[in-house]
Amino acid sequence: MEKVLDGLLVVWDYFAQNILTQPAFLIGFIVLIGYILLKKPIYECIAGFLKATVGYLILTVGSGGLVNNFRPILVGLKERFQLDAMVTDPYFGQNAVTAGIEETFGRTFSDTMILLLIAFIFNIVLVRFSRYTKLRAVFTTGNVQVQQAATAFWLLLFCFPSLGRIEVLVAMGLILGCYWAVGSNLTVDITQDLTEGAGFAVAHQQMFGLYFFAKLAERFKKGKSTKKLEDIELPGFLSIFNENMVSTSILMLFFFGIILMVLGKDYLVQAEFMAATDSFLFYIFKTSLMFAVYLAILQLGVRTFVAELTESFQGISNTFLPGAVPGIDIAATFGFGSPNAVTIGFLFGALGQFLMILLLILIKSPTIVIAGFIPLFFDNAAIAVYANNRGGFKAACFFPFISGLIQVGGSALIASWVGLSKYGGYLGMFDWATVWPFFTVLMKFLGVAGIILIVVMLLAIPQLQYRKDPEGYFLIVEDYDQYLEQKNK
Ligand code: ASC
Repeated sequence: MEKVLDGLLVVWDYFAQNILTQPAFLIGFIVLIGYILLKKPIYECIAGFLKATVGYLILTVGSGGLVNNFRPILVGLKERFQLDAMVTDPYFGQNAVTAGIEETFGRTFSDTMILLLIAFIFNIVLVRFSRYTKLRAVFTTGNVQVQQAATAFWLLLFCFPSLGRIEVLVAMGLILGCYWAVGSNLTVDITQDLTEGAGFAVAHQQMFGLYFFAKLAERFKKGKSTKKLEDIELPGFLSIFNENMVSTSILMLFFFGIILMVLGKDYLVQAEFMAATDSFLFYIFKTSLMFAVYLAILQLGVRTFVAELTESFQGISNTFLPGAVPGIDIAATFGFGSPNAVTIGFLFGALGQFLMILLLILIKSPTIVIAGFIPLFFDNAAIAVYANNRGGFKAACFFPFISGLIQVGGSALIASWVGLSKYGGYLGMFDWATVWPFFTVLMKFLGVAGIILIVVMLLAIPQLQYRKDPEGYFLIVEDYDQYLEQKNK
């Protein structure tokens, strides 16, 4: 018996390491299974698997390229001015948990893979019974689940320091599992609207934020005259901004140009960003223009895999997950709507974040924040994409700015309170600067009742969504065209 269990664990570990936490392969296999269920010829199934995996890997090259190029520049500010500051970044956040957990709580967390197994199965069960739970999305972005599990573990121990291993797993499985399922489900309708029925939802770290800002953005709508970014035709020399690649390049040249000049050539050489013999001017040019390059790669990746995923997932939703869509990486939304929204969101998010950082310095906050690239870019660019789609370009400028303020303020507060800030990092994404601090307050002051309250509140959200539109709720994923027809009636 024990041998069998050990064997199963080995198989599971292999699956988790290589597929569940590697969304490119997970999405690839979902496409493969979907096509097999649709009874496509085997060569088409294999072709679909390859296209989806390659497409997703291309997306990863784009988003990874952005992160690897631009994160060090922002973090460079910390070194250059020798600031004692915390970086808001999911990887820095994860490292901070690893670095501090032993010293602070006398624990280590090695059960991540088991947690992911529990969560994945729990999520599928919740969606399988969507008739009752009203949950429609399966979270497939395992790489961010790992980061979230680390931070959630810390928050949980902060509230319940003496929790045993099994209890930790149960509590985290429940709360995180519900957060993943409910959060992703919140993005279904707004994403169908944005993508005109591409058949996916978002599974990432700002799902509540997207929903919240998308709904608020609707208040910016003024009848038919709402101008979206893509409707704006700039005249004269400004018309060069109509072309996305050009506008991104110019704006980033300004943005990173200023930061790189603040860092200065001496620092950049010493930190091995550039060689002493390189021209500073052309280094700035090239670095800034790479932003547009990686953005283009990212969008190519999205175009490559989304169509495969949409078609093949029919196989899965027809057979065992009716009315369901896959939840995928936030970057997939950058291939839809106005490409300029991505750039605008990033810049206005940066404005909000920098302003809040300034405020933290002025009020002599014990925790100073360095704006990490991932929350700065991926959250705010996405918020702008959705806000633009629902409320036009003013909403696309305003809400990322507000989000930027909240991301830094919320992260500084929670990380100082729970003691993560002194280990140099916090996850920093929108939901983790808002929703999770709220959960932490509930658990800290209500104890176990807080955990129950969180789960009940989360599970009530899809019920409320369903009540608003019982007829369209599942139709919007099952048959988007028919949904539109019905809505227009
Ligand atoms: C994250 C994270 C990443 C990026 C990526 C965006 O939160 O950890 O690596 O966002 O998922 O495409």
